Amino acid sequence: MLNRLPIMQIRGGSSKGVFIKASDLPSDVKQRDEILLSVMGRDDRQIDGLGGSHPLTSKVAIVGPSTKEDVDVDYLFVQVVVGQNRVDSTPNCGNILSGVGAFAIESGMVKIHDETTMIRVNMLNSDKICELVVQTPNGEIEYEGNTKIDGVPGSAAPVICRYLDIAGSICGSLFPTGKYSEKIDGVNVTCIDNGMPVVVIRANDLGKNGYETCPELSLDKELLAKVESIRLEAGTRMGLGDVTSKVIPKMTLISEPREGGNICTRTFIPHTCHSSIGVLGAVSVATACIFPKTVAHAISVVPQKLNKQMSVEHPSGEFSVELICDESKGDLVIKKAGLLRTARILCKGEVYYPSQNYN
Ligand code: NQM
Repeated sequence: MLNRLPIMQIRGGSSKGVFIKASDLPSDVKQRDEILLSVMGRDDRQIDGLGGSHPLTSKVAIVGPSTKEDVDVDYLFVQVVVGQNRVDSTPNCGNILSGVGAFAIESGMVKIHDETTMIRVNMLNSDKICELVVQTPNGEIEYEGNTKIDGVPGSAAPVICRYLDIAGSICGSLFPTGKYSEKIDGVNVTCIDNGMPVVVIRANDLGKNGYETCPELSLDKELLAKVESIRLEAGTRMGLGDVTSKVIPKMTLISEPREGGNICTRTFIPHTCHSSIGVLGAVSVATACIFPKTVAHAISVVPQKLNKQMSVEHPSGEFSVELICDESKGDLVIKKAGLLRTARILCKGEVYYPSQNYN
């Protein structure tokens, strides 16, 4: 007999995931992860599951009422690592997060308030808060609208995302190695975590111009090997331990902006080139630009004002993020990161999965 599990599939930003209520899964983490692998698919094609054979479509959100005061829901992000029959719940995902408001409302966890509904989400992966503002006119969630985000065709209703105090979310501090820049494997890098651990490298320092297409970069075996060797050492220096089987830190090659933005990027997540850039990845890279001693500062365009509108160029367009900063003892402190995403519910129903693969 196959088992059944209620799910929704939702596109959140430029990713797509399966959303599940926390109360519908076992609390035992091993059992839970085995179920997620059966649901999403274990092989590289995910032929026997709902995953889409790509890191951006092999994602799960587990959502439940929050145990924290003044917070509506808890959200745990789980990356089902394509082709490796394992999951990684160390990173966070800001794209899937933008679908959490829709899931919370659709599943009755959160009531609609007004024309818009604000949902405070506790991101369990990083124990940080994000405020989501979802469009809810006429007592219903509105998915359609005019907001366009690069990496997604067409337009949809906006979801406003405001991340609060996310510096050092995963590694404990904004510059986890204690340095703005350092040499790894003979290459200057900046290791940063403003919501997502990222290693920022000038593309030129790796013999690239930084404007290559994703397939060009993903097929460059020599580049991939160099990037991975830097990543493994950076992971240790950033306090993440042995990151061989982790999907963090992400690796971002940067170059001067050429489409009117503030910086140009090509990101590996961590072994496949991202067709755009992750939400928190973009926040971390934008943050690297505004600090004078990083490898990003000199080649980026940095606004003077304390509230900095940053446009991060990527292979399929750009990603806008507003960094709300303050100054403390001459140093910049980032209080909030604000950005726009869209989300669409794709289906509601039950997924069937076999029990033989877990016990
Ligand atoms: O950085 C891709 C994505 C992501 C993660 C990745 C994300 C984020 O585009 O917050 O959204 O870095 O694997 O969904």
